[in-house]
Amino acid sequence: MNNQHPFIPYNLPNFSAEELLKKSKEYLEFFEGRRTVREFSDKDVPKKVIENIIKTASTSPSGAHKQPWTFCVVSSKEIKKKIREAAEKEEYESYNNRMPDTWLKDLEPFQTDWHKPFLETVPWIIVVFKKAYDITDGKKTNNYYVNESVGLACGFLLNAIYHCGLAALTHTPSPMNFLTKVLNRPENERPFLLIPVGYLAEGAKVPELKRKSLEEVSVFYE
Ligand code: IYR
Repeated sequence: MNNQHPFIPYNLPNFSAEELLKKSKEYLEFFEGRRTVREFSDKDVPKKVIENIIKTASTSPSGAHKQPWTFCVVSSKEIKKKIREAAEKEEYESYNNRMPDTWLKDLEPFQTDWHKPFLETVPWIIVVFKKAYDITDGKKTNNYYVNESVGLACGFLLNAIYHCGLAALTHTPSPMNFLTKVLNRPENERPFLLIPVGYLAEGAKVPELKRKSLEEVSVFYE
């Protein structure tokens, strides 16, 4: 028994096969309705809600439980404007000079372009930073599987947002290093994903798309 690192009892519900089927189906049906959106309302979302969403994301598994993430949460109009201006500058370059034709063609169904007005419309922008390493008592300490860990936390974050009936976009203005500057982040943090969060705009539309079938996304070895 290692007293410095104690284990505590843990339980899961032990549902019957029928209950499992019901629960898994309900969850699937719920998530089939999740969509990425780009049209947001400016209606306020309480700060406490965003705090709970971030606490949920932070329950995600991570390499050696290092939780190598920082969620920067922006509601300041001034900072949102700065983010929009810098993102649009990069996106203008990307759409006009950096993205190859094949990429632009793949994006046609989404009707995206360099304009990002939602960055000022939304009540909240969550900018997720990954921590390449940590500084503990002034010393560099390692983090592990940082991309996997932060990617998982972002998945948890998106699910928590959707669970509240709120809208979100996984936005990756590229390159993203302007966010380090605008948000004044330390050297060990790198921008990972920018997620505007808010109510859906009235009359919002999303592109019609089909998801891959189970057969297309899985292989069972029985
Ligand atoms: N970052 C750009 C381009 C873009 C890229 C992918 I991959 C998308 O799925 C959507 C957009 C933009 O946000 O417009």
